[in-house]
Amino acid sequence: MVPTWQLRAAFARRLSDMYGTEVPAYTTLLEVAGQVNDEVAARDPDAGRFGSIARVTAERHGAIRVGTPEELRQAAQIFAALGMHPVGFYDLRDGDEGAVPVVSTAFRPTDPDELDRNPFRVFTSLLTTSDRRFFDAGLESRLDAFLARRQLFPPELLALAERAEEQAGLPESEAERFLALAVAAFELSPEPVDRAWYTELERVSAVAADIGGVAATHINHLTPRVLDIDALYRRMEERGITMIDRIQGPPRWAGPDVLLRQTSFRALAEPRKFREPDGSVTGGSLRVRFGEVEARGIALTRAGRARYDGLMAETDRLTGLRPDTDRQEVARSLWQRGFPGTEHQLAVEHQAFFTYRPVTGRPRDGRRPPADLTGLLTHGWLTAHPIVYEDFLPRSAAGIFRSNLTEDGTRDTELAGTPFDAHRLSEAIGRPVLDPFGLYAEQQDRSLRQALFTLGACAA
Ligand code: OOG
Ligand code: NI
Repeated sequence: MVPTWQLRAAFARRLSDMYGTEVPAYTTLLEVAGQVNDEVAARDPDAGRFGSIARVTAERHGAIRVGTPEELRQAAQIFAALGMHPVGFYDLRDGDEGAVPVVSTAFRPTDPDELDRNPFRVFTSLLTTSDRRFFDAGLESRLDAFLARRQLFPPELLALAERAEEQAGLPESEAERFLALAVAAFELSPEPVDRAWYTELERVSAVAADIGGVAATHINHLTPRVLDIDALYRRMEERGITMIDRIQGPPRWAGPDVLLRQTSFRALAEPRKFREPDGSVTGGSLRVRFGEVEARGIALTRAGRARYDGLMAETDRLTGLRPDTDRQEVARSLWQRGFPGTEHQLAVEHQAFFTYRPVTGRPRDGRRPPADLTGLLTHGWLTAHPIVYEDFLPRSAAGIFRSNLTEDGTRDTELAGTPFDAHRLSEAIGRPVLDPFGLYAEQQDRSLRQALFTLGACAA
């Protein structure tokens, strides 16, 4: 029997191999990311603080885009077979950094041990065809009809996925078949693209065309994790690969790494066949996929996240007032003044999530542990270990989508959008969309309860 986590690890590996053959710049990216990680591991004794080097080196996130709730349910079934569950709700339809007609979630393992075994995650977006700001009623119904005719995932794949979920794994030969079908479902299809239909959708949004203009889905990007994203950025530019103009997320600064920093580059145009209005098939190219890389830090609590969002807004405001200033510099100085500068501070101010462990082998001086977290940490009763942020940032995600678009598309901002929230997305998927803050808090609280119990028992 091949257990769930091995299916997940094997799927991530095979998808990565497949994507490397489709997008050669991805292989360059992996090479540079690997070098940077080795260098950081060699120079920094703390390099494993946010996950073992083995985990980080194997770590990837993918992005896919689907057109209908049914396709989303089927994708969810495949991910469930891999031990990946929907976490977080992202609405990218009205970001200031450019709007895209999708709502999204991320499928990922939720159990800390499962994350350690293999943290593969897939950012998954659903086209919102009923959103009138993007699609009028006529286009909506033609789009829905087109999507209803296609089948992204073969029934055999879905049946195997169901079995894998039920049995928490698959026998060897079925596992092999499942993995082969699953990887194939995300390959770029050689089928000709209907030129007129694709172009019509592209006028609304390049993302709509990428999702609803073709008969199959494909992996949009696959993102490795790197321990020093600034070093990686420089090195990719030295290799002649033009990166987007900045690293998204928090600035590089003297304090702890928090949340997520990401950057990307546009991949080359890929050859695709087109069916022309007269029925002939011609050669052409599309430029819809790209490379992305990320660095991960500590998960923030709701309070920490609010502070983060406030600092980002303030950075925008100040750079808006003085466009000639360096955004990184502005952000850095705001952070220096406005954000806790140490992990200890983040912990005692409840701004970030940690797992707590009791310090064993303290001198037995008869003292009882203090009742508050600050006391427990400052007097050496507990140690705090950061919990890594396993999710995404809506603003960076919008930026990633946008960096990929040749044109902004058209959106009628006078009209109201279709209301959408985590609850409605849960109904569309047929599985609960979990709250990331809840997952981190649960992990933290469990460790704290256990640590306090051990300390109490020792002191008694
Ligand atoms: C997904 C964009 C979001 C990220 O890393 O924030 C994303 C997409 O382009 O389909 O992958
Ligand atoms: Ni991404």
